[in-house]
Amino acid sequence: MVPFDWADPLNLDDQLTDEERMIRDAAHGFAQGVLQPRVIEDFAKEADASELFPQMGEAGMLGVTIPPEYGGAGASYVAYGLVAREIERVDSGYRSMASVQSSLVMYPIHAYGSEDQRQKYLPGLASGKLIGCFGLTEPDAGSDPAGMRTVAKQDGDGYRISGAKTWISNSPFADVFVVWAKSEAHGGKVRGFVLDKGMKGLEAPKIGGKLSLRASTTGMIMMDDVAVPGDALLPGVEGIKGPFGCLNRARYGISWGALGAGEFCFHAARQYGLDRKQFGKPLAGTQLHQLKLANMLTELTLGAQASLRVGRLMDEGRFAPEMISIVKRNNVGKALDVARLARDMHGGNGISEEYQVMRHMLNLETVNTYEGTHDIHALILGRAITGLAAF
Ligand code: TGC
Ligand code: FAD
Repeated sequence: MVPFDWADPLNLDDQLTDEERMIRDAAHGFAQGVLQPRVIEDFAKEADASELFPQMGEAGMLGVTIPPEYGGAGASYVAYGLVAREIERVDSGYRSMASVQSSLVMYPIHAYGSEDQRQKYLPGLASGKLIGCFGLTEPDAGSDPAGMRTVAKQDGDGYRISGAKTWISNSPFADVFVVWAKSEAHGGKVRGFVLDKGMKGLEAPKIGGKLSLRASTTGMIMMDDVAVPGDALLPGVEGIKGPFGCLNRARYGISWGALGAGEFCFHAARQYGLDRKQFGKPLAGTQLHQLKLANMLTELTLGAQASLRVGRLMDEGRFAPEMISIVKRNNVGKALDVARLARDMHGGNGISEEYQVMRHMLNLETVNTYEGTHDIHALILGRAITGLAAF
């Protein structure tokens, strides 16, 4: 028998490689040293935190799975998940900034791009000197991105792209725009294009007034007949499976990230219960408080084991997207439950920015919605279970 460690109940640490532990510890140091001191103000002010990108790049937080010849770390998907968990332990918005850059911009350029496109963009994105965004969602096509209206028309050797994307993380300060459009030249099939900031007809206004994920900047992408050269097309993929391939990576990272936010809330609720006395004893000495802590720990622990398993299968190339739906849906939903409970267990202090649990709770509302809503992942699983699509 070994002593029980409530901070690592099933000895996750033992199941990691030395490299994964090293990357996790570096991410923890960066997140606590650089991100934690500024997060309350960034959230309160709905700040432009774009100067964090070069700092994340220098700390090795961008493109964790991208090969070193393009500036990445060439590490495992498990390592990528551990980085997401450490960043989101501070704030889901900062994790969003990093995971869009890594999974939704660097991944498609690496997986679907030409060698010229890889050389042109990946080193700058890995260092954070370039900032990327991913335009899939449209005002009338959210859960059903195949219903997109953005269109690319052939124009000589190049294309002209028109349409609007909305709810796009990083877009107001992005240099590189990975945009998905129906291409007339390819029989109306969805194709990916890489657009550069400053192209005529390309605008990216900010969406203000968010009550969630306020430390991450979100905007639209407006494209009014934007002329792009032929080599802006991502040559390596055709059809809606292109963007879905990117979402697999981002959703997997989110499954770990949400656990980081949930773990912060669990630790905070535990400590608050030990410190706060009512009725002459610590709250942590009451049965209700302990029941809530036990439920939180159980869900967070099971979620981590599941994400570890999916990460290992991704590293071995033996995963199915439905596995990712299980961990994205479960872990985010459970982390949101944990954050709501932690908010309650802090009493009145729970609504204060100082205690941070309510910020996590608000952020996780977005995380539960983006990258496929909680219910859309249920329907993806329902289709796999029954063979019937119920979308
Ligand atoms: P469906 O008929 O299911 O499939 C069409 C083609 O795509 C392939 N496919 C996949 N390929 C790889 N990975 C996946 N996960 C895939 N899912 C489907 C499929 O095999 C087929 O290929 P082929 O070769 O036969 O053509 O497509 P559908 O249009 O019916 O899809 C339904 C559904 C619900 C699965 C899909 O629409 C969906 O996932 N909706 C949710 C949309 C979503 O998640 N949007 C996210 C936008 S990005 C974002 O939110 C960023 S937030 C910032 C951050 O990450 O931090
Ligand atoms: P809808 O699809 O309109 O869904 C509304 C509700 O209806 C949901 O509860 C949903 O579950 C439910 N619903 C939908 N269809 C069905 C059905 N068939 N059966 C039952 N219920 C259904 N997108 C990007 O492309 N890039 C980004 O970088 C990005 N960043 C984001 C950042 C933030 C802060 C937010 C909030 C969103 C971001 N998104 C991004 C968009 C996000 O992916 C979408 O919001 C999400 O996919 C849901 O789409 P929707 O908002 O249009 O909701």
